[in-house]
Amino acid sequence: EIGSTPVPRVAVVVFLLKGKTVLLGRRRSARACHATFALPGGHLEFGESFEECAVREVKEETGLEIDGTEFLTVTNNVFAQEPSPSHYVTIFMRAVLADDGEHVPQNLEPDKCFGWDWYDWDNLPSPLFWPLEKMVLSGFNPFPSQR
Ligand code: 8DG
Ligand code: MG
Ligand code: MG
Repeated sequence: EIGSTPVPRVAVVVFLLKGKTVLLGRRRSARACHATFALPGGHLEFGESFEECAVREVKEETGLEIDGTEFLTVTNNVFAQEPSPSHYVTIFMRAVLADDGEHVPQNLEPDKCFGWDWYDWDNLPSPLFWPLEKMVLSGFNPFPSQR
């Protein structure tokens, strides 16, 4: 913010899993992340649990109802680029679609996203938003282990 010292913020983002696919949206932004593919998610609001934030953001951005929301991991992401630097502690959750709900994502924030779609985990689109890219390159897998 103008005239104030920047602080780290908390973001909650969601690996919404359907079969072997994950929901990604192509970001619309004035920043370097423009046109990269990212998970649904946003800022943790005061008083919210990670699960509540995940449910709310997915609903706001895609209209989808989710179930089985659980914590996966957290990463520290410093964005140095223009127009201003930002710093996010990003909480990664996973979830599945609610049984009784809609299964087709809607682009409810067209000013922030070109659209949502399901992408095969073994054939992800490019370019990925760099915090996500970093995780994929490290070998991270959001799917429950099959045993
Ligand atoms: P809000 O007003 O709805 O709370 O915020 P938003 O407009 O939905 O925020 P966002 O940019 O979608 O998410 C907040 C930050 O989370 C983003 O600027 C950087 C961080 N972030 C990651 N990885 C990902 C990701 O894969 N998807 C999204 N959406 N955000 C991510 O570090
Ligand atoms: Mg949002
Ligand atoms: Mg968002």
